Amino acid sequence: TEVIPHWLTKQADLSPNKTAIETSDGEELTFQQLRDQSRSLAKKIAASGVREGNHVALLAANSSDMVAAIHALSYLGAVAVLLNVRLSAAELAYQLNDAEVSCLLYDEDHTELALSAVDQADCSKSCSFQEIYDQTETTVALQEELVLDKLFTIIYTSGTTGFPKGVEHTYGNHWWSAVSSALNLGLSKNDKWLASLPLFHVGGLSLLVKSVVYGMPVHLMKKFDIDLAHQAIISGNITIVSVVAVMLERLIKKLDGGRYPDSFRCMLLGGGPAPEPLLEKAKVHEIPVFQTYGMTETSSQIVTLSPDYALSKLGSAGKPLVPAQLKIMLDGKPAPDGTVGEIVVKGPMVTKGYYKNESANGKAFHDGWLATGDLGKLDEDGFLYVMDRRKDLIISGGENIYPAEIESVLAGMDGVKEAGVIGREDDQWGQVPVVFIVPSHSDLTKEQVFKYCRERLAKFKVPKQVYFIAELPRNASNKLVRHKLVDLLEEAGS
Ligand code: S0N
Ligand code: AMP
Ligand code: MG
Ligand code: MG
Ligand code: MG
Repeated sequence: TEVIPHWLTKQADLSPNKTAIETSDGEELTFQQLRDQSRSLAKKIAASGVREGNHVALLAANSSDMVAAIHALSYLGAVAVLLNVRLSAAELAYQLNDAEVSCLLYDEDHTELALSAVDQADCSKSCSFQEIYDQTETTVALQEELVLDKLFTIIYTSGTTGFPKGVEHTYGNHWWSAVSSALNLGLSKNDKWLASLPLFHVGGLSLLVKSVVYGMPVHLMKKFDIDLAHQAIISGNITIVSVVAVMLERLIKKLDGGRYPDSFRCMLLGGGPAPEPLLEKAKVHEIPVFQTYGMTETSSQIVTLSPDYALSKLGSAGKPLVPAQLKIMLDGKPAPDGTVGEIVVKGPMVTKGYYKNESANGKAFHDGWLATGDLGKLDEDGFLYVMDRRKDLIISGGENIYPAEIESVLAGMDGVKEAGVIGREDDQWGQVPVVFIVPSHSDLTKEQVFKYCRERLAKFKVPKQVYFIAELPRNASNKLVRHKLVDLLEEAGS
């Protein structure tokens, strides 16, 4: 099995005084400083009992401490389970249990959520970043090398069944992702990537790996702030930004007819559909948008439209990256060009599987190919057009929601006989969930439904509208027919 020197140790040796991380609060760390802080933190985390192979969850907003914690876990050979701070305590507890997490590390802003999640989970140990920094370094052997087929991170992704699945990423998956991206976008000595995506999703996390593999500074934002992001692109020597559609929408509004500096070379747009009107607006503002297709399972980009084709193939997600392959499958056979089928991918950045989930793995993987569930077609030149997302998946502002997650929660509510959820187009978020409910008694109010959901689900999953209905549309085999709910929604004149 292949082995490389630890990527941060290596970069600290190659470019010790180069900036690794700068934050929007004006903090700055060189590669040498980041290495030292991460190694010190590793020895302090070890003082809390964490050892090689342990699964350690992180619940934190973007910060240099979060970056150091992620690298620290790699120095310990521990697995980082990255948790979405927008989830409810119950949703987090599920992930803590499923990933067999032995210790949860959290930043001060998420203390209450972290303690509540651990309280509901089997995991009994949790430490705030401050508690870790207050520890005394313990003597422990740190990893000098990274074994490419060893597990580094687990990130959960929503599943059709309502239960999220833990996507495993090895060091090799992350390494090949970073290398493939550079082969596609190119690498320039003065590159600086703006990281305003959260680090707990793979699009954000991938920037930390790129930083240490390329020797490239990352400008890290605590969260996406439109004024700070705009300012950073206008005058912060930023050359590349990763965004989801809602972020680009806000940036263009802020740009207001203006132009970004010539040195700004790439607006990497992913995480969901890229609406044509948005791409047209970006074109008018001469923003170099690179549409990309990827997912948690592919460790970020796997198909990207190169700038040479940005205009002639507007709307396409491009071609698979150098080490990646793609086919469109229909009825078990490759579909002819122009025909819509399932997007199936293969490459060294693709996950080896979902953590301890044989049934999901059996469905998704065939002969080393990953069936994405997304629908797409190839044009005669081999460019991918993503036509529709995975079955029933709702993407709101880059966050994924499956109807079953909401339906199963509501099934437990007194007064709800059954519930059916669909996505509704939304100007701000792209899509938002709405719910049709068959009440079991006439006293049930919409406000009670909203409240019940708010207490149990991430806010972005709380349905934006509740419709009471006499019965849900079902087919002969008693399965919910979601597209009939879509028709009902149109009739309701939403
Ligand atoms: C879009 C974001 C920034 C919006 O959050 P914002 O404005 O900071 O909201 P808050 O101030 O926190 O809250 C205000 C109210 O808005 C609600 N809210 C927040 N987010 C959402 C949402 N997504 N949908 C619906 N509502 C939302 C809050 O609840 C709050 O409500 P009230 O007022 O009622 O309290 C934020 O959502 C965000 O960061 N989104 C992006 C998440 C992300 O990273 N998605 C990508 C995940 N996928 C991947 O990582 C794989 C693809 C990939 O790798 C990639 C992706 C993009 C670009 C490149 C790549 C690549 O391949 O490299
Ligand atoms: P996640 O794992 O949360 O990043 O979700 C990835 C999903 O977002 C994919 O499976 C697609 O359904 C959708 N997606 C990603 N990129 C694109 C794109 N360029 N166009 C349309 N949908 C996309
Ligand atoms: Mg517990
Ligand atoms: Mg997801
Ligand atoms: Mg998404």
